[in-house]
Amino acid sequence: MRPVGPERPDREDPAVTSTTEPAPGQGRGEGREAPDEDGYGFPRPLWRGLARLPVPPPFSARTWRSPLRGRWLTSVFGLVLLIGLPIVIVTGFLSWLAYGPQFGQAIPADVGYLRPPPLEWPTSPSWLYRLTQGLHVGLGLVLVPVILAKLWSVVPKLFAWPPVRSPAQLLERISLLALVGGILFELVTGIMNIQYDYSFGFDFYTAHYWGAWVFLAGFVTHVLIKLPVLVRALRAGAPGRWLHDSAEQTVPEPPDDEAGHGLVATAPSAPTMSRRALIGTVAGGSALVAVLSIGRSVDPLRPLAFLSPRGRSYGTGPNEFQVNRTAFAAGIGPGVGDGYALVLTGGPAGEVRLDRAALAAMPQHTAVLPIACVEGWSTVRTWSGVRLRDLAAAAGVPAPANAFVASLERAGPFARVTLQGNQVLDPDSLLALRVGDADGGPMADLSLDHGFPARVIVPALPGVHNTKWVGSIDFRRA
Ligand SMILES: Nc1nc2c(c(=O)[nH]1)N[C@H]1C(S)=C(S)[C@@H](COP(=O)(O)O)O[C@H]1N2
Ligand SMILES: [Mo]
Repeated sequence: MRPVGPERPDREDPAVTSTTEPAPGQGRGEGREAPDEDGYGFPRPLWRGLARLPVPPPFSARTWRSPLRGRWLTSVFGLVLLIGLPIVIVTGFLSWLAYGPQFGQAIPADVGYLRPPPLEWPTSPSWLYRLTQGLHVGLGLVLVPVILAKLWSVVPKLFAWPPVRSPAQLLERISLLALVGGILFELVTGIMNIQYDYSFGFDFYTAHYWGAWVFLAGFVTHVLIKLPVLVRALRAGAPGRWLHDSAEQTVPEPPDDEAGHGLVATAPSAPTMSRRALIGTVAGGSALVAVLSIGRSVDPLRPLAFLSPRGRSYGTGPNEFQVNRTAFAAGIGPGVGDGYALVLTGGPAGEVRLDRAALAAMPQHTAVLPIACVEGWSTVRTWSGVRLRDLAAAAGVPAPANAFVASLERAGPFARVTLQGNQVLDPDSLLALRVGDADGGPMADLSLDHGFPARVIVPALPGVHNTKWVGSIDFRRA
C-alpha cells in the first residue's frame, strides 16, 4: 500500500502543486486555482471573499478523501441511471394515464396544464399494465443501490465551498435540489406505499405525482448540463485497469478541472477498496433487491418475495393468490350472496336484474388474464364468467360509450370505476364468477375475499379497477 498523506497528494495535480499549501485553519479554495480559471462569475469579489473564509468540515475540501471518487466513477453510476430512470418516469406517468383521467379517476384528478394528451388505455396486450407497473416498481427498487452510490460519489459537491460561484451555477444548484430532493421523496413515498405504510399523512398518489414533476424538472436540467461531462469522462476511460486493480493498485482519477470544487479528493487517503469491488458491491446490492422482488410478479418465485409486506392474506385452492382488500376490511359479510342480484341500468327498458342463476345461465367465457396492482405485484389467473359486452347487450346498450361499475362495498376509495368503451367491449372483459390458476387447473367460485359473487376482470386494466363484489353496472351511451 502506498502511503498517501493528506499534505502530500502523490499525484500530478497542478491545481495543488503549483500553489502554496493552505495554512492550517485556512479555508478551501484559497490559492488553489490558477487565477483566471477559478470558475467565479459575477459578482466575483463576493465568491472569492467567501472562498477565503475559514470553513469547518464538512465544507473543507479535506473532509472528503476517498480516492475512488471522480468523474469516471460518477459517470458509471450516472449512465445506469440515465438509462433506468427514464423508464421509471415514463411507466409512472403511464400508470396515471391507465387510471382513466378522462373520467376524473386518475389521482390526482385535476392536474391543470400538466395534463398529458388524452389516451384511450388499450386492452391489448393483456400484460401491458403488468409490464409497465412491474417495471415502475421493480426497476425503481433495483435502482436504489445505484442512486445511493451515485449520491455518495458526489457528496463533496453538496458541501462545496463557496456554495455558489456564479449566477448560472446558482440555477444549477437549485435544479440539484429538485433532482436530489425529488428522487429521495419519490423513493421514500413509493417504498412506503408498497409496504402499505401511510404514516406520512398526505395522499400518496397526489404527492408522488407532483413529486415526479419536480424530480423530472431537476432530472432534465441535470442531464442537459452534465451529459457532455459524462460522455467525456467515459470516453477518457477508467483510471488504472479498474477491472483488475487490487485495492492497493487503485489510483485516484486525474484531478477535475474544477480544482477544489470537484469530485476528486484534493488529499486522498489510501484506498481500502478497488473500483471493481465498489461497483461490484453496488451491482450485487441491485441483484439482491431484484431476487427479493421478482416473486412479487412471478408466481413460482413468490416465496422469495421477502421485500413484500409479510402477513398479507392469500386464499386457498384456486383462490390462492394475493388479496388486496379483504372482504372483512370492505365490510362484506358471508351473506353477500343471499338474494344477490346484479342490477344493470342504462338501457331503454330500464333496470335489468340478474340473480346468480341467471348469470350462470348466460354464455360463460374463459380468459387467462393478469391482475396487476399499482403496488407492483401481479399474478396470472384463469377467469370465467359473463362477457361485459353480453351484459351490455342484455341491458339494451350493445355499444356503450362507457360503463359505471359499483361495488356492494359501501365506502372504500376503490368501490366504483368507470370503464372505457373498448374495455367493456373487449371479448376477454368479464364479470368473473369463477377463478383458477394460470395452467388450466380446477376452477372454483370466487372466494369472498376475491370478490364473490362477481368481480370485474379486464385485460390490461390496473388491478385497482377490477372491482370486487359488483352490485350494479350502468351502461352509458355517448
Ligand atoms: N370493491 C373493491 N374492489 C377492489 C378493491 C377494493 O378495495 N374494493 N381493490 C382493488 C385492488 S387495489 C386490486 S389490486 C385488486 C386486487 O384483487 P384481489 O384482491 O382479488 O387480488 O382488487 C381491486 N378491487
Ligand atoms: Mo391494487
